[in-house]
Amino acid sequence: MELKNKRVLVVGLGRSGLSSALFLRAQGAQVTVSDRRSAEALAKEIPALLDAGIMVESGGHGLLTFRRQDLIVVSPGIPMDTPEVKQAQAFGLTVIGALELGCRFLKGRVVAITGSNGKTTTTTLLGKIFEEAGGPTLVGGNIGLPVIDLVEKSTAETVSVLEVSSFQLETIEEFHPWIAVVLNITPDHLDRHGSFEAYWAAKARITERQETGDFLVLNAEDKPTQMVATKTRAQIYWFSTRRPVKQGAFVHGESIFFIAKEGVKAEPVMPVAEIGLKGAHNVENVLAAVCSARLAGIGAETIRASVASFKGVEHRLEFVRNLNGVEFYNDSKATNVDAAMKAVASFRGGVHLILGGKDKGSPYDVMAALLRERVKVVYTIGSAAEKIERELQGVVKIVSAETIQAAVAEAAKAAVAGDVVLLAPACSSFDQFENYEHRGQVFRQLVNELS
Ligand code: UMA
Repeated sequence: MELKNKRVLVVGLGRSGLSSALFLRAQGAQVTVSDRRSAEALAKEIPALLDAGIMVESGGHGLLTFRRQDLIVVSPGIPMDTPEVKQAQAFGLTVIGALELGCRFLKGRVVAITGSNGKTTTTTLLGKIFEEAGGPTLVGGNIGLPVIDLVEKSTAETVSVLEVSSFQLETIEEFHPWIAVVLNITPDHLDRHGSFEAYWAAKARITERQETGDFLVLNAEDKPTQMVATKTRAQIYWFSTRRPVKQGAFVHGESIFFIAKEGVKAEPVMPVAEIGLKGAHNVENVLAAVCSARLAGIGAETIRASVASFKGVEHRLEFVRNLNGVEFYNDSKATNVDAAMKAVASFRGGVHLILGGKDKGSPYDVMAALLRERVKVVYTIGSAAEKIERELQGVVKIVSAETIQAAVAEAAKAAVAGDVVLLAPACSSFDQFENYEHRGQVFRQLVNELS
């Protein structure tokens, strides 16, 4: 991709936009960035950009700025129906996402992981397995490190383990993973994609460019994920916690097995009991990682040791503290209903659940049966509170806490020894926090300050 003297517009000046703009400039492009935030809000970023010779449009997107370009690179958080983006496409301008840009320059092979939940855990675990197997490994993507930031360190031998989101997959063209993994597809981001079908279609694009020599790893127990098999040319491998699969990874009895090819004998990989992570859903994440690592030729012993010593990722069912017999868990990363349900299901009962934030258009009443069984009190926060309270009325006791500060204080007061206080909000964080990491940090700090 020739960028020298090309006019390129980068839309959005978050982590992806900043990295993309600096990379494009270093390649000799004439770069402009456009962000809806004000110049004051971007005061930290603007000087470095201007110093690098990058033009900045702040406080909104200008139609003219979008027209005078050879290429437009959109950040994942920019909806594709943004009027200026749509108009640029109507004029025949090429619009790609930050993932596509990064992958055009990334050397080596890509293992890409998507799904509504478990992406970060599986990506981190698989990255660890590849690292411990000894080959050059990079980890990035939706996990927080834009792919463009990996480019410089990549070589022909590198395996890049990438977490990819539906937002990023919406704007790919040539993105071509060697191994693609779909963990699960449950309603999420309906506010952005408009419908479950559109969200599913974006996720399924992960396999669009795969060929017969590539691998597609799918969850055999999730219907929407199974359907991705209809969209591929790659060799399909399955994982299942419930039954043996034709080829792939599965749980049988107390152990995890892998079948390299249909008809071949299953090889034992490790006992399920050795998995160092809480929650049944994490067995699925481990199976996906086991299957991908075996397909990449990594031995069962290395995989077993890596999985056994893996203790999970920050903000994902992260144990914070035990105070007078009450355990506090931070699952700020549970930004959708399905993830919150998985978090609740990881505990036998006595849960004080903090729910709420920015609503993403999915219903909360699907949680009713589980909440009745395991949750003592729900504490609502953020702009979704009213909807949650309406849909869960009569299911469990609800305390309208409004803020995370009040929720932690109320929950700590009400909980007794043996109970669990769990932040698993089922919503995104952007109404009250910078992002889910910020929300998790605030929760941790509040919990650590309790006496
Ligand atoms: N902006 C505009 N116009 C708009 C919308 C946003 O200018 O219409 C601007 C904002 O003012 C802001 C910038 O765009 O300055 C933010 O861009 P962004 O939302 O794409 O955020 P980044 O910081 O670039 O982070 C993105 C991913 N964010 C999203 O997908 C929303 C990060 O995933 C990812 O880690 C990062 O790139 C590096 O790859 C976060 C996420 O929430 C974790 N992902 C969603 C999820 O996991 O559910 C998909």
